[in-house]
Amino acid sequence: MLIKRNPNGRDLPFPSEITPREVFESRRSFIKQLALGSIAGSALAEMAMREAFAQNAGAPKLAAKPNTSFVLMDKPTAFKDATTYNNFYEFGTDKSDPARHAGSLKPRPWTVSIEGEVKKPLTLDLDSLMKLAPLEERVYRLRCVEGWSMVIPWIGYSFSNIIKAAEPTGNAKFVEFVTLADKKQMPGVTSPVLEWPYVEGLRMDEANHPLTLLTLGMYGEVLPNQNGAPVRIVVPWKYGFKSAKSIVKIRFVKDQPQTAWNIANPQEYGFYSNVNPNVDHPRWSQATERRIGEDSFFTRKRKTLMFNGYDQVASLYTGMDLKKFF
Ligand SMILES: Nc1nc2c(c(=O)[nH]1)N[C@H]1C(S)=C(S)[C@@H](COP(=O)(O)O)O[C@H]1N2
Ligand SMILES: [Mo]
Repeated sequence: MLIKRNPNGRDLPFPSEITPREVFESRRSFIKQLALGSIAGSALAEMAMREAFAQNAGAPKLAAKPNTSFVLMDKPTAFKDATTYNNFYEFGTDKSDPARHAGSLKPRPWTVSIEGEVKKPLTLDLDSLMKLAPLEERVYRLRCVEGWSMVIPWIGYSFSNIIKAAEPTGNAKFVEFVTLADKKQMPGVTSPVLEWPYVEGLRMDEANHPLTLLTLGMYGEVLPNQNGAPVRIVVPWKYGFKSAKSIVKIRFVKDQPQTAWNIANPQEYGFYSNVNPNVDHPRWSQATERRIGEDSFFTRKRKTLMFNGYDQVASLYTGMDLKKFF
């Protein structure tokens, strides 16, 4: 990936906002209490949630029940940081470009077509997507291949619900995610940094894993444009680039998809791209990471965890050489 450096030599002095963090800290202790059973009743839960989210005014709210099986002990990244430090090359390659330029994306009306090796091809508009399964809030760590990570309260449901609805045939071995590439809405698509549209893919069992999240919102709101509105995928045990934004097509296919980053540089970006501290990127180590919002000059980097800490996916790869299938 293109890593740009500031003239001062560090690739990012990062101002973090205090308020959203305080909000999320109070909310987190609330979730913990909820998990411990010391808060009962969904009306109360609803009220506390509203209170916690009142700070992020602006975008339409999206209600979702926290799924307490997916709560991390890590402090969530400030909303401000998660929405101003982004990779979304359709809007430019600087981290600040998506926040500055994604206003031209029109996330509504939107349809996603589900096609290929399926018994039930579907074209779903946003309302149908929102209603396909109950929305859950899940706090996931997302680690970019560039060596930074964030902790984000996403809203969505397991992608396995889409698989169930589409009824793939026995020929379906992989899922391909095709994202919007519209020059009128996306100024970066005129630049040849990647082949457009941005395509990503998963093996069928990866796509079916409960962790794989069809994502429609974050921080209690619909997805901001720069984070992949109106619908993206989030695959938390893989490097961030597998989590394709602004998806328009989901194809069930026989063969391993040709993905944007793999086409751009197959030596550096493999199809699997599982977070793996033991397999370095050809140009840098993957052993540690910088948590966005923690980067003062004196902050120690964090150790990167195998599968980004999501050990429950390890069984998907038994017998595979993860140095070869990077
Ligand atoms: N369509 C599209 N999806 C994309 C990208 C992109 O450039 N285009 N960048 C990826 C990369 S490299 C990362 S790290 C994540 C960043 O997601 P975030 O900005 O919501 O944190 O989005 C991924 N999804
Ligand atoms: Mo990334």
